[in-house]
Amino acid sequence: MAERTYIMVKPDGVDRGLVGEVIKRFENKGFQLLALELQKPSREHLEKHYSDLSAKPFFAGLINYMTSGPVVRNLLMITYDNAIQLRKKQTPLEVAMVWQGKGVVKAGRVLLGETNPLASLPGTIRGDFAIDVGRNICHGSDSVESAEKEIALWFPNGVLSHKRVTDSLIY
Ligand code: RTP
Repeated sequence: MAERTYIMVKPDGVDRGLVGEVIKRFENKGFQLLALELQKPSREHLEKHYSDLSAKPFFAGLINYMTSGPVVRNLLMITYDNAIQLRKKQTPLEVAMVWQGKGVVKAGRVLLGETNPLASLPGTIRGDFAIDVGRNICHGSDSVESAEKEIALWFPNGVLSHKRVTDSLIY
């Protein structure tokens, strides 16, 4: 099977309208999009996704980031009956994607940049659009093995595989 990776736009990236930017960079490179879904994962789901990091001191903050989104949390609303309410506005949305292509796992991480955006070169997604390690826009699998595990977790019903006409222009 051709190499696949799991790429995710995190809630800050979704909220900032950077989904198209991430897609554009993978498409420009020549990788093939196999699956894409806007998801609202549970806390448990994210704890499973990041289970390797459960002992890290930043784990709780990471799960909070991924489940609540860095948006204005308290929104003062005047409802139709003029009652004033304080509501929590949360946008815990991730865009889950599967990309395919030669060397896509490693090359995908190069396109994303370093975990810490300040250490990421301009030209990478994090280098161009982020500052803080706790708001670094996107995720990419770190090995072929973890990619397949993550694809199974986020797309339990499987992913279509299809042949592209343009493959012969890229390979
Ligand atoms: P990701 O899994 O999200 O693609 O990130 P990564 O492989 O580049 O980095 P990893 O070590 O797996 O960390 C996962 C995410 O945790 C947050 N993080 N915060 N020191 C910190 O506060 C810290 N270190 C990591 C980041 O959001 C990182 O992407």
